[in-house]
Amino acid sequence: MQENTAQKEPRAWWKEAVIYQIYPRSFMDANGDGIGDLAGITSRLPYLRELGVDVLWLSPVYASPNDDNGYDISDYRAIMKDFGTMADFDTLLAAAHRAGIKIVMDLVVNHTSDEHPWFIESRRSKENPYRDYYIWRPGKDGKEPNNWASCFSGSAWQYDAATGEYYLHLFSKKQPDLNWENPKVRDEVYDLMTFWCDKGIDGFRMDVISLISKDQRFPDGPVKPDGYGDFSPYCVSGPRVHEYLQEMNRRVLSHYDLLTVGEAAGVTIEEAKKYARSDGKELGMVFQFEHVGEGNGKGSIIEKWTTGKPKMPKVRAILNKWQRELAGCAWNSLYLDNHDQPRCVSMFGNDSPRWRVRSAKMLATCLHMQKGTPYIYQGEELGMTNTQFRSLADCRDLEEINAWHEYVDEQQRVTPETMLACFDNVARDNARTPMQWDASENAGFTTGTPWIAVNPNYREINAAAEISDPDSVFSYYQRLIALRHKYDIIVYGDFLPLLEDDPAVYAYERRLGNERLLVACNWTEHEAPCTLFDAPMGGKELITNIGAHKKGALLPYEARVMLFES
Ligand code: TEU
Ligand code: CA
Repeated sequence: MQENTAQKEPRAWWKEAVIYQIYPRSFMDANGDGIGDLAGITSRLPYLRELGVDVLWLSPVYASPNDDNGYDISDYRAIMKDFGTMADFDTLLAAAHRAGIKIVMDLVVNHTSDEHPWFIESRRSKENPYRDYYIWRPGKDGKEPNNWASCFSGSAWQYDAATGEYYLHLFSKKQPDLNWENPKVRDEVYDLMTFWCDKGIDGFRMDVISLISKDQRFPDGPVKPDGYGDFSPYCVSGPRVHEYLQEMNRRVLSHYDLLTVGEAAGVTIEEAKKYARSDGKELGMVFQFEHVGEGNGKGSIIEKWTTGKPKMPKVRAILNKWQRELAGCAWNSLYLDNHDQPRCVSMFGNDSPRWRVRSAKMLATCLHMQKGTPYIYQGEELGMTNTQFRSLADCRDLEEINAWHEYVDEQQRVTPETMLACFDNVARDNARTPMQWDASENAGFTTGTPWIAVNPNYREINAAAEISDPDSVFSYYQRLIALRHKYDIIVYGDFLPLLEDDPAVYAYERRLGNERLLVACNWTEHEAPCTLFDAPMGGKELITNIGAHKKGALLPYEARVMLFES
C-alpha cells in the first residue's frame, strides 16, 4: 500500500494551477503580417479566461533571428520584432494579471543566437573578453574536437575560420552553447532573469536546462546509426548542473514567488528528485520525456523519425512510475502535447472523424486526474490534430528540414515518401500550424498570409464552434479545469494504480482523507471489459465523455471519474 504522502504535501499555487502553453508565432496575429504576436495574445485573454486556465507559458518572445523560432535569442531584454514591442509585452502582462492569469516566460540559456553581441565578440579573437562565454576547442587531427551529433543533424561543432577553432552547438549552428563554467556567464543569466522577475512575471520554463553542465573532457560519445556520437552521457545532468541551479535559486528564484519547470530531456527519476526537490532549493518541477519518446519504439525509421505509435501499456507503465517514484519527494508535471510534439489526439488517441472528440476527452481525463501540474498546449483543448506534409515545401521547422537534407538528400537512407510519412506522424510543425479560431479564412488566425499553412480541417475544428457546444472538447477541458480547482483530492490526493496489466483500460485511484477518486479510461476503439464501477458503491460521477455507462464494460475511448466518501 502506498505510503500516504498527501497530508504532508506542502501547498503551493503552482501545484494547484493549470498551465496553458502559447507558441506566440502561431497563436493570434493582430497586425495582419501572417505571424502571431503579443497584441494577438492580449486580444484572446477573454477566451483563455473562459477556458479557466491559471497561467500562460509563452514560448520565447525575445529578440531573435528565428533560426529556431525564438529559441535562438539575440537580446534577452528586447521583444522579437515579429511579436511587437516591450510596450506590447507590458500591456499583455498587466491585462493578464487583471484577468487573474499569471505569465511564465521561456528561459533559453543553454545557448544564445550566434547573432547575440556576446557571440559576435566571442568569435572575434581568442583573447576577446567574451571568448569564454562560449565553448571553443581546437580541432583534432584536422576534424571536429569530438564525434558529438547536433540535435538538428550533423556535427555539434562548427569550425570558425576567424580564430581557427570550433564552437559547440548541441542544436543548430546558429545556437552556440553558453559556457556555464564561466561565472561571468552565470552572472549575466541571473541578471537577465532578475530583469524579467522585476517586471512582474510569474515564473520560468527552462529550456534544456539539464544540458547546461558539460563534462569538460568532451570525450567521444557512443556511436549512433547516423555515424555521429551521442552527447547525452556527457551533457545530460552533467557534473555541475545541480550546483548551478542551486546557485540560480539562491541568487534569483528564492527572491520571488515563481513557478519554475525545467525541460529536462533525458532526465531520470533519481535526477528529477534533485531538480524538483521538495525543499525548493532548485526548481518546482521538470518535464520528463520518457512517455513522449515511446512513439519511437516500433517502426522507428531513424532517430526520432518514425511512423510508430505509442502503446498504452508502455505509456501507463512510464506515467505510473513517475507518479509512484516522485510521491512525497518531488512534484510532477503532466503533459502529452507541446510545440515540439505531434498533436496528442493523433499520437496517443484517434483523430478519425468518428473517434477524435471522444478520444481527445479520454486522454485529457487520464492526464488531468493525475497528481501533478497539468499543461495544455494551444489547440489541444479543441482537439486539434496533426496536419499533412505533401512536400518539404510545407515544412518550416529546421529540425525537419535538416533531417530531410541529411537522411533523404545526402545519405539517401530514407525515401521522400517515407520521410513525409514520418513528418505526418512526429514532426514538430504538426503543433505549430495556426490556432484554429473559427471557420473564416485562415481559421481567423490572420488576415494576411500565414507563415505556415493552416490545417485544412479548421472548418470542422475551431474555437468558435466549440465554445458554445456543451459536448465539445473545449467544454470538456473547461470542466476538467473546474474540477481541479474545486477538489483538493485531484491536486494533492495520493495516486494508486489499478489494473496495471489491462491491455485497454488505464485505471487508477486518488486518495485524500476519507475521499476516494476512481478514474478509468479505455484507450482503445473497442469495448473493454471493466467491472470497476459495478459494485453498488454510491458515489458521485464527476465527469464522463459518454452518455450512460454500461455495466461490466467501458465503451470505446470511454473515460469515467467517480468520487466516493467513506
Ligand atoms: O527542445 C529540446 C529538445 O529536447 C528538443 O530537441 C525536442 O526534444 C525535440 O525537438 C523533439 O523532436 C527545446 C525546445 O523546446 C525546442 O523547441 C528547441 O528547438 C530546443 O530546445 C533548442 O532550444
Ligand atoms: Ca503579427
